[in-house]
Amino acid sequence: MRTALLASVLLLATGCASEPDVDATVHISNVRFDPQEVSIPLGGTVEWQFDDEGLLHEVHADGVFDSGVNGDSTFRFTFDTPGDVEYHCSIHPYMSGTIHVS
Ligand SMILES: [Cu+2]
Repeated sequence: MRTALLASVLLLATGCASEPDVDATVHISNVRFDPQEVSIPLGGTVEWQFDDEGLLHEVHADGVFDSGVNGDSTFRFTFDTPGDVEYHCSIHPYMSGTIHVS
């Protein structure tokens, strides 16, 4: 019983190590980013989840990152520079958000 529990814990730990941790998740639906503002530590990773019934979006921050046009998957970016990064959707410029990296 105790051995099985330990094995499960080790499996979980290995799973985390093989995939970068996500520090914040931004849901994309109803043509908006939710939440619009997130705060993460330096070196943190944000994951955008495209879930707007197939409507295409492109998350873009000038000179920082670009998700490419996406309709139904996820995009991750790791922030290695402190400061505020403002981003928007290239297809719907009125969609905007901010990542605070401390
Ligand atoms: Cu959009």
